Parts: sequence; C-alpha cells; structure tokens
Amino acid sequence: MATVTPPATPAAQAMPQASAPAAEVQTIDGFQLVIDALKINGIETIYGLPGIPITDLTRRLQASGLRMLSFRHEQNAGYAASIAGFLTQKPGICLTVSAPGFLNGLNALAHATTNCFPMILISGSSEREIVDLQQGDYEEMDQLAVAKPVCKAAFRVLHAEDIGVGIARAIRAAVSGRPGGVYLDLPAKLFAQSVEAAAGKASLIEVVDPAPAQLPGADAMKRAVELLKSAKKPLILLGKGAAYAQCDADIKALVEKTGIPYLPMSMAKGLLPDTHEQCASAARSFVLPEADVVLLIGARLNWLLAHGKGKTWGGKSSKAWGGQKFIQVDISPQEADSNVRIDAPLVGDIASVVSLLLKDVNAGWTKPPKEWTDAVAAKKNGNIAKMAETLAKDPSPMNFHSSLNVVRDIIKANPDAMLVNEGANALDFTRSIVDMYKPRKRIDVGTWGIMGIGMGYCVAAAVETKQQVIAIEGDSAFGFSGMEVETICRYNLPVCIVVMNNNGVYKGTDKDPTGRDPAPTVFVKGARYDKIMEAFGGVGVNATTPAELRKAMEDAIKSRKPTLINAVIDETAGTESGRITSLKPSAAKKTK
Ligand SMILES: Cc1ncc(C[n+]2csc(CCOP(=O)(O)OP(=O)(O)O)c2C)c(N)n1
Ligand SMILES: [Mg+2]
Repeated sequence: MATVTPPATPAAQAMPQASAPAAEVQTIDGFQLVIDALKINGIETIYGLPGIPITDLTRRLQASGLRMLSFRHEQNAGYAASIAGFLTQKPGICLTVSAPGFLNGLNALAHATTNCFPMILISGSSEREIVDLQQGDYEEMDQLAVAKPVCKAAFRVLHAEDIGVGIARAIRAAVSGRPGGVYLDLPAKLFAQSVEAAAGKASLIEVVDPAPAQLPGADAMKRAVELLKSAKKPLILLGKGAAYAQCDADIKALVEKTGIPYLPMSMAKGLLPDTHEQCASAARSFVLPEADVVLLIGARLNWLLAHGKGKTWGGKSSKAWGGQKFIQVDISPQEADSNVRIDAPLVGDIASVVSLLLKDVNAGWTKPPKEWTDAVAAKKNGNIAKMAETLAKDPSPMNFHSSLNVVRDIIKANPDAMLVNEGANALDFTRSIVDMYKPRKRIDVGTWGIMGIGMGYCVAAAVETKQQVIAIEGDSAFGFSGMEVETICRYNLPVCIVVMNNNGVYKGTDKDPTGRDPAPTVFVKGARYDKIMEAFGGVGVNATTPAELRKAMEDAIKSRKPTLINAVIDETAGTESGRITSLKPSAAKKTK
C-alpha cells in the first residue's frame, strides 16, 4: 500500500509556508486490488505466462503468497487452469499478456466451456482508446469481442474501483449453474490506477454461495422415479459432471442400492471402482442397445454417446431412435431434448438430485430383474476373459496391450495416482485397459478429443492434488505440449510421463506415394523423447520391453522425480483414428 500526499491546491502553492501540512491519504493500486479480490475468494494458484502488461502482476501475486506457476506457452497454462477448475470446483485462473498471449489461452477457454469446467482467463490488454480507433497499438486487439463466442461470459474492467465487481462476476459466472470458461479483460492502464485504500478495500466482493444448490420439483422427481421403477432393463450412465459434483458416496450408494448396471464415461471412471460387479464398461455395446430406461447423470447425449440414437442404441438406421426412455440429470434445462426426447428431465445440481433420488430408493426399491443383470454380467465376463488373453501376450516389439498391461498394474498398486491421457490409440486403449479405482483420478482429452492437454494437466494435477501423476501420451499428442517438461522439472513435480512411441500419428508406417517427403502422419523414426527430460535435469528412460517399462515406472513413483519414459511401441500396432474411424469423411463416403 502506498502513501501519497494530495496535490497542493493553486492557493497552497502560492503560499506554501502559510498552510498546515497536508493529511496523508492511504491508497491502493489496481495490481493490489486484483490480488486482494482473488485472495478473498479463496484463489490460491495462478497459471500463466508473464509479459507486458502483466509482468509486475505476476511478481506481486507471488510476493503476496499466491502460487504463480509460469509456463512456456499460454495454451498449456490454460489447460492447467481448466482442469484445476474440474478438480476443485473453484475457477482455475489463467493469466496472459495481450493479443497473442490471449489468443494462445483462448483454445483452453473454449475447451473449458465445452467441457463445463470453471475457468477464468484473465488477459492484460492494450489502450482502449487506441484499440477502438484501430490506431495500431502494441498487441492491439479487441479481445473482449474475440473471446465472447467461445466463453460463457466476458467482462472488462476499466476503473480500479470496479475490480472487485469484475472478479466477483467472473467467479460467479464460471462456477454457477453449468460451469464454464469466463474471460476477464484488464487493460494496462487499470493496474497503475490508485484509489483511496478504504474505499478500494470496501469495493471488493467475497462471492456468497457461488454455486447455489438447485433442486427439481416434487412432480419431476415423481415422474423420474416412476419411470426408473417401471424399467425391465435399466442402465445408469455416469458422465464427468457426476465426477465434478463431488458427491461420490451418494452416487456409489445410488448405484449399489438400486442394483442397476452402470456405465462410466471416460472421466467418470473410478467414481465406483472399474472392477465393481455392476460396472458394465466391458459390455458397452450390449447394454446401450438393450437398455429400456437410461438414467443419465451428468452425461450429455453428444457424439460421445452417438447422440442417443442410431445403431449404437439399437436403432434401425444411423439416425433412428432405439426405443429407450431417458431420465436426464443436468443443471441446464436446455440440455433435455437436445438430441432425443427426454421423458423425465431432472433439472438441478447433481449432488442435490442424487440425494433426492437416494431418498426415494431408501423408501423402498426392487432391484432390476435378474435376467437383465445376469445377461450383462455374462457379456461382460466373456469380454474381460478375451481381454485377459490379449493382455497376457508378450510380443516383440512391445504393443499397446503389453505396455498398458504394465500401466494397469501400476495404477492398481497406486490408486491415488492421477492419470493424464491423450492420443488416439494411446487414449482409447488406455481407457479400456487401465482400470480406475477412485473418483476424479482420470483426466483426459474431454468432449473435443483435443490433443495438447497433456503437460498442462500434469502440472495442475500435481499442484492441486499433491499426488503422483502418470501421463500416458501418444507421441503425437505429447508433441503439442512437450516443452512444458521444463516447467515440470522447474517446479520439481512428481510427474511420470510415458510416451507411447509408435513413430507417428496413429502409426508409423505411412509412406508418401511420390517418395519425396515423409508421410503427413509419420515422425522421425526411433526418436528418443526421454532425452528431452534429461535436458532439464529430470530422469529419462528408454523402455523397449514391459519389464523395462515396469521398472522405470516403479522407480519414478518411488523417487517422485520428474521422469519421461520413451516406450517403444510396434509402429504397425495402431489403428487409423483409434476408435473413431467411423467419423472420417472418407468412411462416410464409403457407407453411402
Ligand atoms: C488440437 C488437435 N489437433 C489435431 C487433432 C487430430 N488428432 C487426433 S489424435 C491425433 C494424434 C494421434 O497420434 P498419437 O498421439 O501418436 O496417438 P497414437 O494413435 O499413435 O497412439 C491427432 C493429431 C486433435 N484431436 N486435436
Ligand atoms: Mg503415435
């Protein structure tokens, strides 16, 4: 806090010796108001990258005791902030410079909005009067206008006395209702503005009840429970919204007391252990078309669930309804009927709705018919046995199955470890082979299937949870954020990265038919990603067998040192596009 003497009046200047000494006025500047506004709202960590006009802000944030984690590229800082939001229910904060830094952070802001993660992108910006007249300022851009289409809300603060309101609005917008990405524009001039200290402090707002409980009405509950009770082949689908809600014990109780088979979406894996007897993951292609009533909890009927219709759901053609009835628990009333009819929408926050459902179940419940649960179990056990045979093989060179069998054991032995996962085959095989045992331990590419979340997620997962982090990365996927290995070493984070190196995107065998260049999907053969980690003082290991991979992962977990294992995978092992080959335009052409 600075002390300034108010400017002397012209009269006082004329006769200085005659006036009494001016009273000192305590002031507070824009930098400090931003810091204090974040602090009183419980923000502890900022993910960002310094430069004009926010360098001093990053220094003062750090000096004030907040944790300021500095990245090599804003996109990775943004992904870190987005997943911090998912893990903590508090908005993850990403701080960037103007135009180019802002644009680098924008991808993550859009990702947060799409995935319903609370996040605030705070960017410094250039002089408004020059930007608005397009007179060519340093890093000139109308950032507010650019951000708007990809975020839930966007705000700009022009006066220091509005900083408190600006940050309060950003926090409330990010976490209330359906969470999402919020943009907050802080022009350079704002930081140096000073206001009278007491007034400045009084202008700060501690947000009360930022994500209020929202409960559906009794009639909506009755409708949903009656429909669920009428089912002969019920199914529960858990989405990452159910993981976000942090009502793990109630979700487990609901599943177990109803006795209904359940299917977790990727980031809902571990809400109940994947080895749970009611888990139907290994029978997905059986339960989706067979189920008659489906209870969706925090899962949207988007492309990841084939829009709730078509052949996946037993429909006769690609757009035909399969005949299921849906109960949908979602905080957004607009989600219902987005793809197919929702017979019983339950609009509310997941924790409240699940506790209401549990009350009804406790009041009296008949478990689903044994024919249904037996049929699901038979299908599932058959598929698990088939998978066990594949996993038992030890081919040379190592393939996705034999290497991921090791990861599966490591996660089983370390169920508290965070698993970060991206790639195509490296993603799909990890999701289906590696069982999760606890909630919110698996974080991955999310709704967009985005490459580049890897190292940002690793940093945030380590910082927010303090747990060991294990990242299973396709070699292409790793390349999007690989430079953050330096960040991981700089902060000495317990991160073990496994690069599934099959020499390319999907696989490493493509050829340029003209013979001139490498094919678009292939990389340098035999690349040694482990050397990147060594360059910054971490541990690098080249693993060519499952035994070498196991030893390297165990050592990493024991030492908690930043480690990168270059896992050499058979370059012929992958499938084009992993499991989503059907989405390729050329595939659509063939089926016409
Ligand atoms: C930002 C972004 N760019 C491009 C893609 C397209 N894409 C999907 S998977 C993938 C990489 C797959 O290769 P790799 O990570 O090596 O996994 P593999 O299948 O080889 O295990 C790419 C580039 C994407 N999903 N996101
Ligand atoms: Mg690859």
